[in-house]
Amino acid sequence: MPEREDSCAVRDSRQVVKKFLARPQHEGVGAIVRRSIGRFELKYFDPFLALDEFSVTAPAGFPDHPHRGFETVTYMLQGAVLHEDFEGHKGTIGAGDVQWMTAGRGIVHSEMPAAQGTQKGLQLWINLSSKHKMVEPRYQEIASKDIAEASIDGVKVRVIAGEALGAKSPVYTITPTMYLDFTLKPGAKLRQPIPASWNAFVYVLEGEGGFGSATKAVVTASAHHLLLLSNGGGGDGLEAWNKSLKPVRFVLVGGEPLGEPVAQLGPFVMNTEEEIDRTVDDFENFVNGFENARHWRSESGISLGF
Ligand code: FJE
Ligand code: FE
Repeated sequence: MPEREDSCAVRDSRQVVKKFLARPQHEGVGAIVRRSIGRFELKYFDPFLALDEFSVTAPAGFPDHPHRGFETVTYMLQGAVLHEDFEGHKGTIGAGDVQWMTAGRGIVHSEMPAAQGTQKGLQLWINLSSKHKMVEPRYQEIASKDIAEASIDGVKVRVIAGEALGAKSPVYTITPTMYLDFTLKPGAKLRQPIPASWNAFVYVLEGEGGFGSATKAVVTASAHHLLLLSNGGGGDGLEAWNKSLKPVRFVLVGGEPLGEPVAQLGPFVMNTEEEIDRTVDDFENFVNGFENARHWRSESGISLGF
């Protein structure tokens, strides 16, 4: 039995059920990504389709390519990315900024380095339910200075989506999602609630942390490791701590599973193969949301070949 319950306490923590090291691989044109979710051993972690820790240095990048049926969340860690889309939406995503892009029925865009040196960040792909796959495309952009932050007892959080330590994000998530960037000083400990039934994972960015239940199995993880958290075992949140001598930084991401079939062809994610065939037709014929793709080219002027 828990000793006491206060509103934001975690009674029994979720366990780490799987740990992966995300190794570097080539993506886009000359870019390197460490893909954790989305690689063949972990094709889908409902509702998450992909998590890439990317690293791009000009002239490498992600030139003109389409998306349909999901959202991409780009969170910059270092440097900047120039984003241009086929409706003339254009801007720079700088260090600490978030671009929450609902591709919905269709976006064609390019994502290219916008600064000297190496640009680094995380890109998360969140699936949309069948009801929302064909919504109008939409952007939610939050500059670094506007991201809600809180610090308590050696724990700092930047709230990309959802809420933590009393700080709340303005982002509207179509698929209910939480996305928290935590930094724990040496000696700090964290208990973060996660809604029951949501799938959740941790991805470590820097340093080394302990995750799971202090009384049960403890998993230690360092940079570039993905930890899948248990779901359905009664645990109601994450317990994490830093027993090292340096800060540990990680993101905690959770989402409500959709429980729907997934049919994917690269950047197109639908429910059935028939819908994928229709999407390829729409893209090739510049219809049903891809009208502007007929004449549009980004300034980089090359295409990924979709
Ligand atoms: C894509 C190949 C790609 N991860 N991380 C195929 F490279 C891409 C793509 C990205 C991407 C872009 C950024 Cl800024 C960060 C990424 C893959 O653009 F979408 C498909 N389908
Ligand atoms: Fe893209």
